[in-house]
Amino acid sequence: MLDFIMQIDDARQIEAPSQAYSTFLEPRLEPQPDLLPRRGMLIVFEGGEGSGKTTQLGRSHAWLCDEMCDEKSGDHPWHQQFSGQRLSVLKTREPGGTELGRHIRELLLHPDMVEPTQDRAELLLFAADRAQHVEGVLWPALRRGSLVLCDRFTDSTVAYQGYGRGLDLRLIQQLNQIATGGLEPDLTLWLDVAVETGLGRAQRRGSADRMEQNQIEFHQRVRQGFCELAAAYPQRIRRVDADRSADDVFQDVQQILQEAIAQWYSP
Ligand code: T5A
Repeated sequence: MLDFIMQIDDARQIEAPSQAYSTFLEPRLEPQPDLLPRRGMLIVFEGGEGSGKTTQLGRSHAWLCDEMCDEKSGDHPWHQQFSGQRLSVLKTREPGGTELGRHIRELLLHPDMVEPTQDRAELLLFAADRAQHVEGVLWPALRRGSLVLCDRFTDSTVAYQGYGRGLDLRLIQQLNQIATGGLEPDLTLWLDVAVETGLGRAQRRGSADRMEQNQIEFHQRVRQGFCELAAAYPQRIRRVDADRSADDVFQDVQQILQEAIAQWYSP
């Protein structure tokens, strides 16, 4: 019997991991080497409820697909830059950019249950959606050199779960790193609109989802979160005044996209 126990102990010693457990406690913050280099460009549309980002993303997608199609010719710098090669433009969103994500989106926005969703559970569901989306959709497209337009990304988690719900910002940053493996947007368009205006637009559209049903103070904190992010990352985040007609907003969006894309893909 004693021999048997000693054998088990020996086996445990042999199979023990070579690294101490404490080294696993910190999330790895560096992008994983096998995911590099990246050739495509990730452009994210962010904003509060009813800011019009989905509208602007849809218009941008249609415009870019049209501008970059093979048949186009002319004096526009893009046509010379991309002559002979078609740049693919992908439209996607969070939550819900994958099959798993569409289930998570339903759980998050239209839960069919009486039990309230706890804040940290909500945070983890958004992170699970993102991990699936990054691995399964974003990285493959970026590796192919595509231009990816994404409706919401990590800044939404900082603004909604961090500033809105009041969850720990450092925890959120670490979780975002885990979910993305270090992937960051190359450009973020923050469509900024007064909270009352945005909620009014969302209400006129139809019944409110679980996030929209939050108190107005929640949405004001969310806007403050986007404001802080824009101040912290001025190189990446471009604020667009979304308190105007969709046509006027789109003019600004086009100009920003045009400059950024030409620069990104310049030889
Ligand atoms: N969330 C998401 C988190 O809490 N954490 C996270 O990490 C992530 C990723 C997602 C929800 O999840 C939260 C944020 C959200 O609450 P969603 O449906 O993707 O849900 O997000 P919403 O912001 O709710 O997206 P919407 O599509 O509902 O709103 P948009 O995109 O801001 O606005 P849009 O374009 O759909 O327009 C809304 C209405 O306004 C009109 C449109 O026609 C439409 O009817 N409109 C305008 N009206 C007047 N002037 C303009 N300039 C207009 N632009 C659009």
